[in-house]
Amino acid sequence: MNRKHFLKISSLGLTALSVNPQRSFAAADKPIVISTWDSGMAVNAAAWTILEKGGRALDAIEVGAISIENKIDCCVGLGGYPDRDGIVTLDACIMDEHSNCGAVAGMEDIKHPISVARKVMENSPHVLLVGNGAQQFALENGFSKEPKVLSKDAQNAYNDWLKKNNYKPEINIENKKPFGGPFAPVFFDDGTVNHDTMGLLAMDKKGNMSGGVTTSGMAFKVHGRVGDSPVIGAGLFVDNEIGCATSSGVGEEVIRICGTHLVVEFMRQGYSPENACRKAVERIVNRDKEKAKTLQVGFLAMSKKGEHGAYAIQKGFVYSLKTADENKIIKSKYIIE
Ligand code: SD4
Repeated sequence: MNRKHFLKISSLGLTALSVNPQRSFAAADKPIVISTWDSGMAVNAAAWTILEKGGRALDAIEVGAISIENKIDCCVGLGGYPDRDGIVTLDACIMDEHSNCGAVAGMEDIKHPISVARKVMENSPHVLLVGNGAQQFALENGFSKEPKVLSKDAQNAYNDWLKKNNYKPEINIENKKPFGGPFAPVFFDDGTVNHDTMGLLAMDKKGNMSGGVTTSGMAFKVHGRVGDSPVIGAGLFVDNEIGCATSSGVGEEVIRICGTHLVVEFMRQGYSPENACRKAVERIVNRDKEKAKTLQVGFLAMSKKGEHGAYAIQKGFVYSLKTADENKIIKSKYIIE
């Protein structure tokens, strides 16, 4: 455990938040798209091609997510890291301005889970399809099966993981991270952080919001494990009257608190997106402060006014912003210093 990093939850800070929940940020001009991590810059650029023409936020979300699922050497999609059996299983969800939503989980060999999630939303009476059933639905809806091949990066990482972990049943238990815990962020030499999830939130020119998440899930997870990403209210929530939120990090912790639904409910109470994210992060940290030192969760949110903000348990979470005037990466604040 790096001694520099300790829990610093200021009761003063909490008081200040609770007496001033409505602290507001300058609203961004519409349209606007924000997405998790620095790789969100390219995703935002793809989404922007729809938004700038006056297109629907939902279409921008799908186009943005497809752009990163297309990358064979990236963190999400079929190029992502496999589970502990060496199989890539994909999770995705999408939600629109009418609270319509669709999701797939644990789906194999289909390149664009975000589009399958949209088909579940639009072409079925259901919200979430899993595993073989999700794949079968995809094939019935015109998607094709891709060969089961790991990307070079994923194969190397999996080989390393196998050497160190010897297929132990505990998830990632030997994957010691800088904070001493199994799920804390890994910092690369250039200061970026490992991740395997892309969450996007967009508001179109009409002021309608949509969101989407696409991921290969936690690397080297137990086969069959599903995280927060495809779970509506955990990895993504959109309420077109209030705002929307997405998450990244240890999905189990996000599911336990219905994380993104909670963030949106805090915005409904008048909290700014950043403070709403902070309060959700605090909910996780306050449940178990020692455990929180070992893991990372970050929330990202946008209000109906186009305000945006994020908060994480630990250092390293960033998000990407694109409006007509701005195109940048913003560092999230965090609780554990
Ligand atoms: C999961 N929340 O599967 C995802 C992982 C993630 O950056 O966000 N990684 O639990």
